[in-house]
Amino acid sequence: MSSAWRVTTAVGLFAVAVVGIIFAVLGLLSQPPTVDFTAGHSAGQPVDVTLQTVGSYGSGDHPTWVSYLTESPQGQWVHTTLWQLPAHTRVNMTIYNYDSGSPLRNQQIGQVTGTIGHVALLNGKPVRVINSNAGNGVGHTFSIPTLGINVPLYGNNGNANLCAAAPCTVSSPHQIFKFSFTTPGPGQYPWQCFVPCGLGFLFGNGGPMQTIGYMDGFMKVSA
Ligand SMILES: [Cu+2]
Repeated sequence: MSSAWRVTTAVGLFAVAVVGIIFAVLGLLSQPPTVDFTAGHSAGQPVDVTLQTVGSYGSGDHPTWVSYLTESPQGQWVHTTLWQLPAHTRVNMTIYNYDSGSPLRNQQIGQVTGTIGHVALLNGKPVRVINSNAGNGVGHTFSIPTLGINVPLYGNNGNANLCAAAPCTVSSPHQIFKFSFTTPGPGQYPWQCFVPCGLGFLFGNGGPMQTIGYMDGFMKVSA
């Protein structure tokens, strides 16, 4: 190999590495927006947070990926899983699940834990555990591991005409979950789904399962 060719190869490989690093950094920096639930909040008042889960986002970079969405206080659906919340405040969660479900590999995440009263309302009925081997199974969980919070989201019938493009509306089949918890002190608390719902990825744990704005998010709690 001539030295000129060696230099050319080295420069070429270096250029490829630099481009790769630039893309990686841009990817890390381009986070979805944070929905602010602290603006205008008066101490002691509860905060309402409404989410939806869809089987496929339907557009953008990853139209086939499962995703969560967050409704802003102004009533707009935002493709994000990042929220700013006040500390030591009751959060009343509502989650509309538009996705189907399946039996869980780990029955433990079929339990409702960490919510006020250790309970969630599924379409108005209190539930403490969902047997995913019955009915439509469980599609996703809403979990904040550091707070011990886990809510399994019962799925819709997979043979129904399910919503395939976000934001979904209540005209599509859905299950409604309501539960509450209290935010801790200031800090960043990761939340995620624990059902390996990343279809097409190794064991279902890649893609949307590892991407903020889809099946992972952060609750940013401020004083
Ligand atoms: Cu999921």
